[in-house]
Amino acid sequence: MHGANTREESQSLQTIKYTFQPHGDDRGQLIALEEFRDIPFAIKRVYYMYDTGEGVVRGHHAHKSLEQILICIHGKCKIRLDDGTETKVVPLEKPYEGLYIANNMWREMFDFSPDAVLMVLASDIYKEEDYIRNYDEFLEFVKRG
Ligand code: T46
Repeated sequence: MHGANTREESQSLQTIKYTFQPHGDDRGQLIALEEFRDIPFAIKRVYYMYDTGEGVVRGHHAHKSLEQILICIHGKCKIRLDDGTETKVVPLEKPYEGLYIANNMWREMFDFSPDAVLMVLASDIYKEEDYIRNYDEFLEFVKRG
């Protein structure tokens, strides 16, 4: 069933957390995600990370134009978002929750549980030139609009 997903928006940092509607029955749960219906962009790439060591912080970058949805499909982790003015930590703890991350947003992923699998749906293929890996450059990029 489509159309039953919910979306919570935080105005201050413009974060959007999706709660996807599972197709549950007596066999268990299934979540289906379709581009432009459940996901607000064409999905050009899927990647996921697992076996993340204790205390590891990943990310430390922003993207000039990439849009993504992060789903912790197993275990737990936290995402720190920073728009250059404010920061916010969003826990991802359920396989039916998705965090939308727009471009121009510094992100760090941390506090991974040993069993965490963080899956990412991305609006484009991997392009190193889309990354901003220096925080001061990120602040400049955001200031320029
Ligand atoms: C992001 C956060 C949430 C590839 O070859 N192709 C890919 O599509 C990706 C994502 C990575 N790689 C290579 C590049 C590096 O040698 O895999 C290695 C690890 O990538 P990275 O250090 O960028 O991983 P994270 O976890 O710091 O960041 C990733 C994404 O790169 C990034 O776009 O927003 O997850």
